[in-house]
Amino acid sequence: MSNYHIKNLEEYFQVYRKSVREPANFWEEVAEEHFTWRQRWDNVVSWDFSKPEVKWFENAKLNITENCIDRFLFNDGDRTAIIWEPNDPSENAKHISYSELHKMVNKFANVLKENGIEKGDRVCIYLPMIPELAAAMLACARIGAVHSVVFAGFSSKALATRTNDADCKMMITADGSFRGNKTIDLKGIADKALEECPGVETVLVAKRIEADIEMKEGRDKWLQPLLDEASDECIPEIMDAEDPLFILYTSGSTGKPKGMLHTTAGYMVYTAYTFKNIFQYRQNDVYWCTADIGWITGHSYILYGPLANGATTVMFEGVPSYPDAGRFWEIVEKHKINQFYTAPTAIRSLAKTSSDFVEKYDLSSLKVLGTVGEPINEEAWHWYNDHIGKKRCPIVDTWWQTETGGIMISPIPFATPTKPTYATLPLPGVQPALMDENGNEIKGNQVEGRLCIKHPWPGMARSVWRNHQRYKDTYFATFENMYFTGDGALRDDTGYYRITGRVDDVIIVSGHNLGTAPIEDAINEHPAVAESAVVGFPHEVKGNALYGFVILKETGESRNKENLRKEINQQISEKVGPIAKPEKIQFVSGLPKTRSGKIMRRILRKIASKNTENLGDTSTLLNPEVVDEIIENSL
Ligand code: 7RM
Repeated sequence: MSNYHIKNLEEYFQVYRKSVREPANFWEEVAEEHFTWRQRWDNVVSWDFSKPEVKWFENAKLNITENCIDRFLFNDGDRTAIIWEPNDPSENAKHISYSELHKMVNKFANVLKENGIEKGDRVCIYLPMIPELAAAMLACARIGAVHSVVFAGFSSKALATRTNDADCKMMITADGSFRGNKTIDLKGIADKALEECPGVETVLVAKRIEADIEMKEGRDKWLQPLLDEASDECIPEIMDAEDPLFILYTSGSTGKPKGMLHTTAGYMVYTAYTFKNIFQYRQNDVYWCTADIGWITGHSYILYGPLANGATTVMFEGVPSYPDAGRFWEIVEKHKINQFYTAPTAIRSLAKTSSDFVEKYDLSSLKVLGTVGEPINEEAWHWYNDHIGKKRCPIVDTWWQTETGGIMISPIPFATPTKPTYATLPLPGVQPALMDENGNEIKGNQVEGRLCIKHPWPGMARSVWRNHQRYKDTYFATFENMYFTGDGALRDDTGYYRITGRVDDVIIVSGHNLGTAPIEDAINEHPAVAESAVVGFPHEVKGNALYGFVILKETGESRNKENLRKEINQQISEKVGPIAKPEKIQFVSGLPKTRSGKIMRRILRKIASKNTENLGDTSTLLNPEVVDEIIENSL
C-alpha cells in the first residue's frame, strides 16, 4: 500500500491511523518515496509549540528546483511543465517543457547572481501571470534567495510596505500587465512604491505590454537582454531542510500584513504529497488551478506541488469573464484539462451567467474538480457538480491557509464520499481538534468549536518574518500546545468537518457572544436574498449592535424593503434568536471582497460605525467601486 495512492475509504483510515500513531515514520516514508536528497535527515521532526519551534527533516540537504525540474530531465525532459494561456485568446499559448524550464530558470538564476543576489537575500517579485513569474521564483530557489511575491493587483502602498518589511534588495516587475480588455501600469505602481524603498538596488523589468515606460538609470534593467546573455547552466545551491524558501504576506486583523515564512524540505514534501493525493494526478494529465501565483494557492498548487510531481500545470494570465463568461470552459476544452481547481466566488459568478457559456464546450476531459478559499454554499456546489462535473467528477472542497502551506482537510477523490459544504476529513498526517472557549478539547461527533491542529505537519509556516512573537501570539497562545487556525468548524455525526468561518467574526451584543456566520446563514435562507454580511458597531446600550449588509436576488429587488427587513428579522429570530436581529439592514448591490472571495469585514465594520475617513488599503479588492455605493447609502 502506498501513502500516495489512497483508493478507498478503508485504505484512507488505515493510512490515517498510521499517520497519527507514528507521524515520524509516516512522513519519513513519504519523503523517501520520491525526491532527490543531497544528504539524508538525522531526525524527521522535532517540535515545541511553546517556543514555538518546529523542524522537519533536520540536517537534510536539497535544492527544491532540483526536485521540481532536474529530476525529470533524464527521462522526461520533453514533457510539458507549464502551459501558459494568455489573457487574449487569439494570442498563442506557450508549452514550456521541463528542459526549457530548466534553461530558463538557470539563465534567470545567473542573472540574479550577476546582479548581486546571494543566498539568503530577499527578492520582491511583482509580476503578472506570465512565465517569467514562475521562472523568477524558481531562480531564487535555485540560488537560495528568498522570494517574496506580491500579488500584481496590490497598490504601490501595499507593495512598498511588503518590500520594506522583507528588506528586499531587488524587485522584479514588468512594463505592465493585461487584465481582460484593460492594461495595468505595473511599472508606474512599482516606481511609486520604490520611492519609499531605499533598500532596493536593482529592478529587473520584463516586457509584456510594450508600454513606453521610464527606466531609472543605474537601477532599472530590462530582463530579456540579460537572460539572452546569461549561461543556461547553474549549479543549484545546496540548502538545508530548514533554510527559508519564501515569505508570503497575509493580511492580519490589524491591517499590518504578516510575512509568513516557509522553509524548504517540509514545504516541498507537503505540497508534493497533498497535490498528488488530492487531485489524483496521473502522468500526462493536464492540471489547472485558476488562482494567481501571488497567493499561497498559486505558490503551492500551480508551481511547487505540481512541478515536484513532474506534472503539467496551466498558468492563466487572464480573468474568467474575458472575452466572455465562457473563457474557463473554453480553456478546459482547449487544453483538455483533467483536474480543475478554483474558488467558490468564481463559481458563483459564472453560475449566474447563461448556461450557453458552459454547454458550448466539451468538458469531458475533466476528472476531478476542486474549490478553495472560502466555504462553498450548497447552491454553488450543485451548479459546479451538475454543469461542470456532469455529476461524474468528485469535488474536493479543500480547507487550508497561507500559514499551513498546503491543504489540510479535503476529500480524496474516489475514496472519500463528498458532502456539499463539507471539507470532509483531515489528510493523513493532519490532526485536527475542536476546542471550546475554556480551552478544552471537544471530543466526539456532532459538535462545534474552534479549529486547532495538535501535531506539526511538514508544510506549516515556521515564523512571521522578523516577528516571531507575533507568530507565537497569533497561532500558539490561544490554546496550549496547539496551532490555532482562527476558524470555527463543526464535526458531523460521521466525523466530517465543515468550516463555518473565522471565529474572530464574533460580536458581543448585550453580553451575548454572537457568531456572524449563523446569522448570515439565517439571512441567506430568505428566498429573496443572494448573499449577506453581518458586522458589529458600537452601541450605547448594547455595547455592540449588529449591522447587516444584504445583496438581493433579482427577484427580490422589486419587493418592498420594509417588508423584506421584517421577514429577514423574523427568520433570524427563528433560527438564531431575537437577540441576533440586526439594528440596521442595508440592501447593497455587492460586498467588498478580496480576489479570493473573502469579504473584507474590516471595511464594513468601519462603514457601520460611521468611521469612513480612513478605510485603509482597498486596492486588494475585487470591486473597490462598491465601497462608495455602500457608504453613500449607509444607514
Ligand atoms: C488557501 C487560502 C485562509 C482562510 C481560512 C478559511 C478560509 C480556505 C476554505 C476556507 C471554508 C474552505 N489561504 N478557507 N479554504 N473556508 N472552506 N475550503 O485560502 O490564507 O488566503 O485564507 O480561508 O477561513 O482560514 S488564505
